[in-house]
Amino acid sequence: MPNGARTRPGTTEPPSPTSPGRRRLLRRAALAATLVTGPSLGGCLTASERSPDERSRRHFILHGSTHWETHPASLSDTPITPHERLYVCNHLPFPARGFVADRSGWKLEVDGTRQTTVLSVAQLRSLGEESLTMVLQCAGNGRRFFDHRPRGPGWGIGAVGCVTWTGVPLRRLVAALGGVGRGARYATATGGEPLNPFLDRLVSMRVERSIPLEKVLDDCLLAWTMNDVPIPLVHGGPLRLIVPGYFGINQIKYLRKLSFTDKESDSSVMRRLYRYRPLGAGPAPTQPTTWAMGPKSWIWPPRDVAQPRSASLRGVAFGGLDALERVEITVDEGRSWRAVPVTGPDLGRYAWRAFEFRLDLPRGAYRVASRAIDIAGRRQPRRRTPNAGGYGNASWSDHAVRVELV
Ligand SMILES: Nc1nc2c(c(=O)[nH]1)N[C@H]1C(S)=C(S)[C@@H](COP(=O)(O)O)O[C@H]1N2
Ligand SMILES: [Mo]
Repeated sequence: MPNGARTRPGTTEPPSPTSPGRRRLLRRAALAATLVTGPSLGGCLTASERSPDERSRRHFILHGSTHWETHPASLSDTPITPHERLYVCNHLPFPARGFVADRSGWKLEVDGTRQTTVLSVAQLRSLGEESLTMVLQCAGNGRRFFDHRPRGPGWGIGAVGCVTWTGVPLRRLVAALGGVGRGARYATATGGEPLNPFLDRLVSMRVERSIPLEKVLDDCLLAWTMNDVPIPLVHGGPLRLIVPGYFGINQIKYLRKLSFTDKESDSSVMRRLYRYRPLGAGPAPTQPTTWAMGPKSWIWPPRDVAQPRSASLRGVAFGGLDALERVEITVDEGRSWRAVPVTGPDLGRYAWRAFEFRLDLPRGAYRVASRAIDIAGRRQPRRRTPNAGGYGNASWSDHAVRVELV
C-alpha cells in the first residue's frame, strides 16, 4: 500500500435559490425530481452500493439512505480505513452504476486554463501519479453535540476515516495546459450527479465547490484510486478531487468539470451552506466557509465503562491542514494535561495517528479527554463554536469518555 513515504511533506438540506416563495416552489420541484430520478438510478446499483450490505451493515449507523456513519468500533483498529467501512455522505441519490462502467473513458472538462480542453481519465493517468494519505471528515462530524439541533445528519464521531488516494497532482495538469488564465483565484469543481434538464440549469443545485488556487497548485490531486482499488461509486469514482486537510464537502466526487475562476461558485453548497453562520443570522457569502480542518483527536469509547486499572485507552489525533505535533490527555477537565505517546504509523502530514496510554490512577470514575496540537501551535479547543449548520466541532470536552477504574 502506498503510504506516507510517497506523500509530499508537507445534508440533506435541499439547496435552493433566493426569493422565499419561488425558493419554496423550486425546492419542492427539486425534491420531487430527486425522488423521481432516485429509484430508477438506484436500481442500477449493487446492493452494497444502494445501502450497506448485510456484511457491512454492522459497520454503520444510518442517517438516511445516502448518509452512513461508521461505528467507532469499526474505525479504531486500522490506521487506514477500508473502503467498505468508510462513512458515506451524498447530497443527492447515488449515480447509476454506468458511471463506473468505463473508468478510463470518463471525461473531465477543464476551463480557465490557457488551453481549455476535455480530458479522459486515461489521458490524466499519462501525466503521472502520486499518493497521499488523508483524513476525510464531514464538516458536520460531531454535529449531534450541538444544543440547537442543527439540520442535517446528526453525526456523532464517525463521519470520518483515513484513506490513501492516488491520482495526478493538479499542478501537473495545470502546467500541461499552459497555466491558469489571468485573474484566476479559485478552482471550481463540479460533481457529476445527473440532475435532470430542469435542475441542471440551476447552478445552485449542483454539488460544486471553489478551492483557493494556492492550495490547488500546492498539493491537490485528481484521484482515481483509493486504498489501491479504483474508487468505488459511492465514494466518487471514477474521478474525485482531493483537497488534503480540508473538510469532506470540498472533496468533490464524480468530478466532471474543473474551472479556474475569479469568483466562488454560486452553488448552494458554496454560497449558503457549509459556512460558519452565527445562530439566528441569515446565510451570507461573507461568513467563513468550511475549507481547512483544525486539530482534532478523541479517545475511542471503551466497550465497557468499567475498566481494570491496568487497561489502556486508545485514540486518534490529526492536525488537519498542518501536521500533528503532539497529543495530550486530561482527567480534570483541562486543569492539567499530560503528553501521551503516539503509537500508530506516521502516514504523513494529513493522516491521523493512533495514540495509547494507561491511566495509572486510583480506583474511581473519570472523564478522560484528549487534545491535539499541530506544529503551528494550534490547539484543539475546549468548546465547540455554535453555528447554525453544526459544522467544525472539534471540542475536546464533547469528545471526552467516561471510565470507571475498578
Ligand atoms: N459530487 C459530490 N461530491 C461530494 C458530495 C456529494 O454529495 N456529491 N458530498 C460531499 C460531502 S458533504 C462529504 S462529507 C464527502 C463524503 O465523502 P464519502 O461519501 O466518500 O465519505 O463527499 C463530498 N463530495
Ligand atoms: Mo459532509
